[in-house]
Amino acid sequence: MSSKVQTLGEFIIGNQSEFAYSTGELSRLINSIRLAAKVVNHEVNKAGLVDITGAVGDTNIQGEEQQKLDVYANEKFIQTLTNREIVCGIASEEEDDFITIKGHNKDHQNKYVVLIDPLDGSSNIDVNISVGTIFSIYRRITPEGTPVTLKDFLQPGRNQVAAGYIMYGTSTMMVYTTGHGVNGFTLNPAIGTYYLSHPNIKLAETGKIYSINEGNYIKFPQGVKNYLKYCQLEEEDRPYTSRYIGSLVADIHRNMLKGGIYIYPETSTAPNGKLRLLYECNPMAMIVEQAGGKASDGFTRILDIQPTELHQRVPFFCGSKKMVEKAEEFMQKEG
Ligand code: P6P
Repeated sequence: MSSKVQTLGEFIIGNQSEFAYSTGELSRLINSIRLAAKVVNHEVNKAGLVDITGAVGDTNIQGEEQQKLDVYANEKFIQTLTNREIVCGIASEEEDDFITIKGHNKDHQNKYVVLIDPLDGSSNIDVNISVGTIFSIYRRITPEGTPVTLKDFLQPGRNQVAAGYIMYGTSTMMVYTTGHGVNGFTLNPAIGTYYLSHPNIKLAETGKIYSINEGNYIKFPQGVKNYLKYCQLEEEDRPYTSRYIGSLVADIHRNMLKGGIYIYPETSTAPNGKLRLLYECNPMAMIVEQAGGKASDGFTRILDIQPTELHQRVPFFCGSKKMVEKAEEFMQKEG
């Protein structure tokens, strides 16, 4: 990567207007996530060489078998965010409840809360498929100086001040937004520096890729079945191509760069779908909307959903605006 390309650090300094209302805390928060991601990336990249893959024998609140690397990633992000005196609370996919961070200087003075899926798609680690970290940042709504409460975490996604993901794939990329567009940074592992490789990412208004686990077809609602048949018809710009990696960050990232729609709908056995609203769908929805795309549960904009529980799930339709709107048409026709 030639030196004339901006580094993530230079980008943050050069775009302080994005963080105008913060006293440098938000940019320090983004930097601390960047640092933790480098440490996690180092372990992910050598998974298989050391005894850090495979399951730890525990299960998380989702009842999912915890992989050693996602326990490691969870610990690293929590440790980095805690030590940096920037956040007052953290919620994680790997933690049953939220974590209160008192701070060392003055009690509970920090103004941000972070919600994180430390290693999404971790079941793919052992087969060397891309995995990712997803993060969502809000300003607390309860008074500074008091302990953070569940209310600070159960904010609608439109309140996010920043959201992003790190993809540990053929290269490691950090893609994030602070509400002023979406930028992608690629890590040069040789020197541990992220470079602005994908400035101002725009999601094509339409595309030819649909991404869904068709193994669940029999359980899908009729609206989804009808939309899939629409995608497969030999008409106009169709049939579309089906691509499904089974790792949310990788599937969304591909669509961000190539256009497409990702769907994880409700099913007859999972009436709210599988993906979690607070630390998967909301951050991805902010990123996709900032890039010109759309995200809903088939009926309601994801970012307008009022959360009621930390680990609640929602059906998820996300990607190129016109493709999501067409899928919503089929969903709404079936009611
Ligand atoms: P399924 C990974 O467990 C995850 O949360 C997302 O990363 C991924 O898109 C989805 O679940 C895959 O779920 O049921 O298709 O295996």
